[in-house]
Formats: sequence, structure tokens, C-alpha cells
Amino acid sequence: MRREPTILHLDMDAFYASAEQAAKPSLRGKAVVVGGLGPRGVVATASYEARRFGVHSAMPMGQARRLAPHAAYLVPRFGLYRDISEQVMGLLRELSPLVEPLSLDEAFVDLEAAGAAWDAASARTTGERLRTDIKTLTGLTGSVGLAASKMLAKIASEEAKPDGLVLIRPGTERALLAPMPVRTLPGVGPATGDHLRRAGITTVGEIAEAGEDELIRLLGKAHGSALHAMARAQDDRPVVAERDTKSVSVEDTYDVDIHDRVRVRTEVQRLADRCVQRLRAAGRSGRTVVLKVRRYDFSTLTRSETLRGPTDDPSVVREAAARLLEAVDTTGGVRLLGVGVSSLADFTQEDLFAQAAGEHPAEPEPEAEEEHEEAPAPAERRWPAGHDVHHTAYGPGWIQGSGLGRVTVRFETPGSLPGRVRTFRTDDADLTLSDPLPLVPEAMRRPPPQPVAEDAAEQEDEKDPGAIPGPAAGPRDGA
Ligand code: DCP
Ligand code: MG
Repeated sequence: MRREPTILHLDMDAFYASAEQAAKPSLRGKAVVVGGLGPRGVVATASYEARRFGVHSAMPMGQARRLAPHAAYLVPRFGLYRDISEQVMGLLRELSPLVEPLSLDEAFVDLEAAGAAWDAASARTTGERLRTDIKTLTGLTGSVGLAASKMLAKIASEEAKPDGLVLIRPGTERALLAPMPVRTLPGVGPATGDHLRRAGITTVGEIAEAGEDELIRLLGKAHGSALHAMARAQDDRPVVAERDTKSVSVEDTYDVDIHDRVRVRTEVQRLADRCVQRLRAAGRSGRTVVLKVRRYDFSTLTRSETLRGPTDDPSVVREAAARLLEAVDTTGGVRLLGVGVSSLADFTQEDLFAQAAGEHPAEPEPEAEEEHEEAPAPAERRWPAGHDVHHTAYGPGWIQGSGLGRVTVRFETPGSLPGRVRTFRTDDADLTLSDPLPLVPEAMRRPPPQPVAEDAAEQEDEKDPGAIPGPAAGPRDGA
């Protein structure tokens, strides 16, 4: 294990909910719950205000509504979260080439790799500066843990929550871990926790004291010795740089199972287009098209087709995805669909994908079935709570709710004061869904210039765009 606390773990605070609060001034400081709003929906996350009522991730939405009836309930906007995530990961990559993302809002960084920090003092300074930069760039807060190992860095960021930084000094790890519940250790879930409790072990210190042999007897060789080492704060796992992306994919989960075959086809086409947008944004192309289908009973299938050459042509990906779908039985309903492209290449060869396109004639669209497209989409899909809209007269706002032929819109934007609510008919032609607005205006994403702060406003347009770390706007999910 290294001697200095130069492994950083970052975890954004109440990520989806904070993004929604930043987007919607009227929700700041309020209970906000983000998740599936359908009958089987679960909570993705809750703002810290909502957590006080006992609402937490993975809780059934119905239970959340009983606990916090006055909270705002919103459906996730993954495109927005992904954009923010890319901004944050960009900041991390400025610190070190060794960045290991664990999810959209969480990553390890090895601060020693490029000299961003070498001891406790420099690690703390770097961590605090990172938190400030994240706030400036995205408007959101993240918590930082610093330690000499990945396990402890992650425990530290958890301790730091919300909006804090905790540094664990090397040498103090075991004393710190000893009173913590066994569940603190990575790899200890409810089952292992129960198993240990029945053996009289409830704290990390008790795992360390029990000895390796006892742990192996209880949990088997691999798990037992790994856990015993963790309990003694022995964790030598290196930060592994994000592997080169092997595939690009997008998927959607539906609140209401899709039964209509024509609708399933349309969704697959839409996903194929979004997938190609992301592929192109990454400057890549790929040879293998993958379709993922999760059916009503949670059975999940993936089907793939490999083309002659790499492509980033939307029609080629669309056609391949449509062909793959034809081989999948969707009677009974579909709850998730995904389209991906793998076997990526760094460049596209126009002739290759043109050739690939020619080789697979498009599936003839069964015209007779087109009338089904008229089937009304569920209201929640057309006006999903929390999504941005634009009204020709009132401007930008977001959907507060809909039902009984009405949609309620709050007219406010990330930079405005809390706005007013107005109600429209759901078929109001003046109202359209729109893309998320940036949480922080471009001009305000720069760190304040150190020497002459007064000049900031004047300089903003001439400043080198390189001053904005990371991609300012990632690939958008198309409408
Ligand atoms: N998420 C989800 N379902 C879960 C857990 C999380 O969809 N069961 C999503 C929503 C979260 C995001 O992932 O905002 C990040 O997960 P975290 O566990 O980091 O939780 P938060 O960032 O929301 O809160 P915290 O401040 O505790 O990190
Ligand atoms: Mg988080």
C-alpha cells in the first residue's frame, strides 16, 4: 500500500436530484424524488431534503409517495446527467491519466500518476480545488475522499457527504475501520452480512480479530481471505484507467410495457439513431450492431450482427437493429430496449459502410400495420414530469405534471428566479418538448481569473476555449 493519501474518490451528491434542483429554481432546498413514476417504478435517487422522510434509492415509488407526499416527483433525464458526468470526468482527467469511472457520478483518480499530489497537504489542496471546479463548471456539489487505498478513499467520500472532503491519514486506517459495520467493506452485501452476524461478527474490527482461517471457514477461500485483508486495511488494488471504450450503446426503460409491435420497431429505430449520434460524437465507427430486449418477465436477450466493415451510418445501424428485432418474440410486452455498436474502429471508411448498407437491403416496412402508429402514447411518455418544454408565448419551462387532458408547466430556467405555473391542454400546439438547458451558462463555467478578477466579464468572449476543461457539451440524446 502506498504511504501517502493520493488516491481520490469522487462521488456527486444526490446526483440526479441535484441536477434537477439546479435546473429548476423552484425545487432548490425542496424534497425531490427522481425515478420511474409508473406502477412498478422505483426511486433512482432522492434529494437530501427528501431523504429526511426516509426516501432512498431503489425504494418502490408508491412507498416514497406515502413517506413524502409533497415532494416533487420527476422522471430521470439521462441525457442531462450524462452531459454533466462528461464534464466532471473531464475535470478528473485533467488531474491524472489514471481515472477509473465507476458510474456516471463516481470515479477513482490516482493523483500520483501525473504529479497532481504527492503527500497529504497537496492531496487536500487538489481535492478542494477539484470540488470548487466541479461547482463552477456544473453548478453541482461532489464529495471527495482521499486515502492511501481505493477502499479507504471510497469510505472517506461517504463520510464526507454531502458537499465535503475527508482525508484519511495513512496509519490511522485500522483504528478508523474497527468500529464500522461489516457492510462498510466492499463485497459485503446483506447475505454475507447475515452470515457473519450469525458467527458473532458485526464490525470490521471483529473480522480482523477473527483471523484469516476463521473467515475462510465462514466464507470460503477467495471471499474469506479478501475480506480479512480489507478489514486490516490491506488494499493494493491499483486505479485502472478507463479501458478504451469497446462499444457505444443507448437504452431506454419504459414505465409501461410496450406491447404494440409497431411501437417497438419505432423505439428501436429511435435508439439506433441516438446510438449513432453518440458513436459519431466519439469520432468512432463500429462493425457489430447489438440489440438488447428485456421482456415483461425480465428475461433479457441480446442479439448481434457483424457487418462487413465499420459504419457510423444511421440507416445501416437502423436496418441491422430492425433485422435483429424481427428474430425476437416480444409478445407479452417489452420493458427495456437498447441498441449498441461494438467492435469499434477509430475512423470510418465511407466506401465500407456504403458497401455494408448495400449488402443488407432494408427490411420492407409492413405498410399494412402503419395504422397502429396512431395508437395514443401514454400521457406520461408524451409529457414526462420534469422534462423541459418550450411555449411559443411563455418561453422555456418544465413539466410539473399531466393528466386528464391537462399539462402543468412551470416557467423557469436554471438561471432564473423561481417561476410561475400555467396549465395547458395536452394537445396545445404552442407547447413542445425541448432539450435540457445548460445548468451553468457557458460564460460562467470558467474559474475566476486569479490576478485581475474585475476583468472577468470583459474577457469571457476572447478567452481560449481550452480554459473550459473537458467537453462543454457531450453528445445529446436526440428527441
Ligand atoms: N441510481 C439509480 N438507482 C440506484 C442507485 C443510484 O438510478 N439504486 C442513480 C441515481 C443517483 C446516481 O445513480 O443519483 C448516483 O448514485 P449514488 O449512489 O451516488 O447516489 P446519489 O448520487 O444520488 O446520492 P449520494 O449523495 O448518496 O451519492
Ligand atoms: Mg452520488
